Amino acid sequence: MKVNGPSNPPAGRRNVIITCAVTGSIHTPTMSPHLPVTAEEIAEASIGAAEAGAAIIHLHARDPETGAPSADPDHFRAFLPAIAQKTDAVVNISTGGSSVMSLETRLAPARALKPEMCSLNMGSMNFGTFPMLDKYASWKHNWEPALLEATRRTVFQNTFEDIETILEDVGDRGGARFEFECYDVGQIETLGFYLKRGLVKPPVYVQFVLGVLGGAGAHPDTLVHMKATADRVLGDAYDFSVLAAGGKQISMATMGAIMGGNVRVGLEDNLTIAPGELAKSNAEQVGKIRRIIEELGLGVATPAEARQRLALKGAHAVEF
Ligand code: KMH
Ligand code: ZN
Repeated sequence: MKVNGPSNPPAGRRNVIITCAVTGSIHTPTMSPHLPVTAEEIAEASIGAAEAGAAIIHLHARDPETGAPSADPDHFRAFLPAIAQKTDAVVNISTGGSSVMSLETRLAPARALKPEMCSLNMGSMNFGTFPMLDKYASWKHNWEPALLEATRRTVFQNTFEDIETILEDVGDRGGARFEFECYDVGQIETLGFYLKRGLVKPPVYVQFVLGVLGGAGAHPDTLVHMKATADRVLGDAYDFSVLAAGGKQISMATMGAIMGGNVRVGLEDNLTIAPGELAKSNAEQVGKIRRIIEELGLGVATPAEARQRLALKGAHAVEF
């Protein structure tokens, strides 16, 4: 299936990088039968998302038996080779894991597998998914309500020391470049601090994360403010993407594309394709945002273009 549009794009057309986060650690199996859990399901979802136009696949892992979030490198090894064989998409491994995991646990897959890209969360924060408890009367697994309830009392820890550890260990030594997750303007200031100190190196890829309970809300004025902050703090050293959790995912991503940015979709952050309608696949969300991007007269970036723009080390340099 042709992924990247016409072979002779109009001169000067900007291409948008689409990232797809296929499973994450926020949603649980009870919430959607389409949430990838097993290695086969995660691989299939990733390949489908790449075929639909995603240049970057953001990956968490799950225990294949229970669907519980896992940062066990072997759970990643169970699906990464199939993704690498079937697509040239950039693999972006989470260092956030689940907000209730220790940093050491969270960093294990990135340290073992040395991907081209990793997420890096730019500050400690509350990361509340407990409100979803009210939406389900029963659960497939006992761990599901327990995990959601745990977010009421757990700080998602990303201290300055944690951030420096990830920059030096996963970045400088492991060769990964980062999707810097900024959930509010203060975290953009932190990013600017490390850019000035030389620990963060351009091109800086900033993910404006909206709609997480504990972070900035998914509102146009908030996005405009975050962009203005990034312009002031990061100057021309950055490119940005927009990720809105929940039902505003597509509309805020669309605004991000209009503002000159890139987009992130995926069942990690939103289970629906329209209000009240579960997405049947990650590819369905990628297809929707891609159609919007193309209707706007924009193009869709290939993995090769993403690698060039983000100065990535290449798929040959990973350890999976
Ligand atoms: N789920 C997103 C809001 C990470 O994995 O390190 C943020 C995220 C963080 O994807
Ligand atoms: Zn993630």
